[in-house]
Amino acid sequence: MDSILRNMPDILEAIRAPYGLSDTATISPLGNGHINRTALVSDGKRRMVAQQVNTAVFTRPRDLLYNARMIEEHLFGKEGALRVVRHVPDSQGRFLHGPQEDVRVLEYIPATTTVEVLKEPGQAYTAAQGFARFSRQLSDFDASKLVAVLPDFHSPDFRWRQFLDALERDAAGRAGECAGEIAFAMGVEPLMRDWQELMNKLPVRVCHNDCKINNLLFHKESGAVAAIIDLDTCMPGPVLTDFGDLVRTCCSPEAEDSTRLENVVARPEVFRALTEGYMDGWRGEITRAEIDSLVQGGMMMCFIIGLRFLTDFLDGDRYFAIAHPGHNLERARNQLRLFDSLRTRVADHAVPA
Ligand code: GN1
Ligand code: MG
Repeated sequence: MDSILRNMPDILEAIRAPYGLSDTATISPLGNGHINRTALVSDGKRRMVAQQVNTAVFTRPRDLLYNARMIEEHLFGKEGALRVVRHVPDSQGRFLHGPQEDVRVLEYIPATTTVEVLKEPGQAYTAAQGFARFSRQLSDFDASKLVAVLPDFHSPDFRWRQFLDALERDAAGRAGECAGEIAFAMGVEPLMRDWQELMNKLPVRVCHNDCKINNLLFHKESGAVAAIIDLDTCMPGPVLTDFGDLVRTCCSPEAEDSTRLENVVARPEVFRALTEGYMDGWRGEITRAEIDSLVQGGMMMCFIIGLRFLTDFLDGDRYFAIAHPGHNLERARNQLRLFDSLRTRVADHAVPA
């Protein structure tokens, strides 16, 4: 995958005239997204976030806008609603720019920061409460109005089929290099079937579908949640996947791509904080069956993302942006390890209602 810096000048050019930016405006990479290219644009005192949508993944950027703007509107002005980072139109009311109409502008919220790796369990509580609050506030939004931009996004059946196809193709000739990980994944197949069955039985709600800790903005001063970012994968689904992504990105003391595997362990105290925060954010508005599914959600999401990284490694790194060769395999090893640790360290934790 090419350098993240490569498209920065194009992104700036795409928005310069529509947003009346001066010749001295600057642009620099922002965040850690694996799919879209995100940048901070500064022009004197003005700041905005610009993003080029990866159209190999999101083939119709218009659909992303449609979904996000419906959610933005639903939440806007709602009593006690959590803020979402909103799209900003140009002076003519247009949201998509550049020759491919794949560049958009989002608001920049000052005095906020993102967290890549949790510093203390309190942040897990805050993050989980924030994402649960977001979903609860969308309980009265008809999930079927959202375009399914990436159908079957967290379906175990779909991800398993993708993995088997990639293994059979072995397009990059790497199957030998990750034989250990492949064998490990094969052993988890029965669980994938159980998870699919579990998902099929749960209520469908509006899910964020990418509840990573770094998809929240925290107030620098107070540490409270300031806003939710990245509404691209908001689609109907069962809540265990959202909780699962929180577990996946909060429970380990290491980043998702850390190669210090000996440190990649699930911290039960963080898991507990997540369940408390999540339950608190929902304020009793989820069902017993959903509560009982949360522990499985953590293990499931960890394994599924590990499997997706492994699949992409087998495919020759065509989906996730990588910073160096072998990056996807490193991510896969990390996430499979975390899954294994969750299985032994938190699988028995019941979540109190
Ligand atoms: C991708 O690009 P980003 O970081 O928002 C991916 C998620 C994965 C995540 C792994 C559309 O999200 O599903 O969990 O990487 N998004 C898409 O960190 O595939
Ligand atoms: Mg995302």
